[in-house]
Amino acid sequence: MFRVLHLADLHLGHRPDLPAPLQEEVCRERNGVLKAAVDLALDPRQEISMVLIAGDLFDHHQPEAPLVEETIRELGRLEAAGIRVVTVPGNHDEITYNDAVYRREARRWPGLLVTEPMPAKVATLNINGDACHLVAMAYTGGVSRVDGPLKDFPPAEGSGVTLAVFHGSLDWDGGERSLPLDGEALAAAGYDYIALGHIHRGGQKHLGRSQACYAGMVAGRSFADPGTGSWTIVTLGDGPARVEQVPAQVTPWRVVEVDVTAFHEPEELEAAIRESLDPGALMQVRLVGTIAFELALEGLQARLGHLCSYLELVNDTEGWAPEVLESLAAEPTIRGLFVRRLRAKLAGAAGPGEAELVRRALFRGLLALKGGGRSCRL
Ligand SMILES: [Mn+2]
Repeated sequence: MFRVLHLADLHLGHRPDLPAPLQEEVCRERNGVLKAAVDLALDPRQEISMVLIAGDLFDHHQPEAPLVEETIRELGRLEAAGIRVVTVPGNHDEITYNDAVYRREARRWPGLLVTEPMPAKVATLNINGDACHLVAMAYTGGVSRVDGPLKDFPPAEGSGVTLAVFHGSLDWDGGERSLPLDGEALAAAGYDYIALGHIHRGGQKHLGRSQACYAGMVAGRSFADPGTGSWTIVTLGDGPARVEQVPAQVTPWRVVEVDVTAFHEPEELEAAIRESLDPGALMQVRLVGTIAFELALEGLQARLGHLCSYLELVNDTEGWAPEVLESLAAEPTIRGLFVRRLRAKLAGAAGPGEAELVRRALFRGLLALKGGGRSCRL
């Protein structure tokens, strides 16, 4: 029995689309994820014997020199402690280019660096007395022969444990820069565990007697690619592979939606947004629905922005800006007639109380008439 820390898609060196100095801070945290992974693997309680890196360790094939040095130093700590490291290049840190980090640093790369351009048995390692056979490939432009999903995988060995490591998309054609893998062919190969990279949200799938698993990206890159916030540890040996997720200490990227339709006052909306904020997170709050009052995002941002690590307010409401109202009023439709009448009422309102009432009636009425206006010509 032995335990493996399965990493993928760390995207070291990625700069998030955030304002300075937060960008620098989040970038530093992301680059620190490798050190955190190494510390976890070195923790004797975890009993980790091997670290698999299933592609996109770096965000770019030519990362900055200090980051490369730091990475080699960190992976070197694992090898020095007797933990085997296996690195498979991905599509962001593709080995194809002459100046690719994996070509320039191949000689001093700690552990086993996979360079075979097609699925192959790359090594048999002795892990705590067990034979561990490794099948992997490094997609290499112009050399890897990929026309449709890969089907030709070397079969698992009869004795010991066989692990496969691929950076690709299982039964899914992810476009030009993805390596498609045929699930049936992988199942037929009979591996004990298939360590995958490329799908950042992670996930597991049984393929015959094999367990296939995307480790996912631990620390997120953006609100659209928020990361898993967890490590993937696999126990191999007797019986099927057992996959475990262990929480990681990373700043979460969180998206919440606030429906503004039910609110009558700006203060109610502000309280709802306040309620939704997670102090430790990078947050995007998307406002949806129909708004019955003027939305002052700058003020909300100024009053609420300090309540979490970062706040991005996105206005996806279907409100009505003055120029939109102007064009609606010109329509030869019931909706146009409605807008003209309510605007006349608004102009003749006796005091701010009545004006507010008419304005709300205008917005609510427009919501009720939405979509039907243009077909009701008068
Ligand atoms: Mn990736």
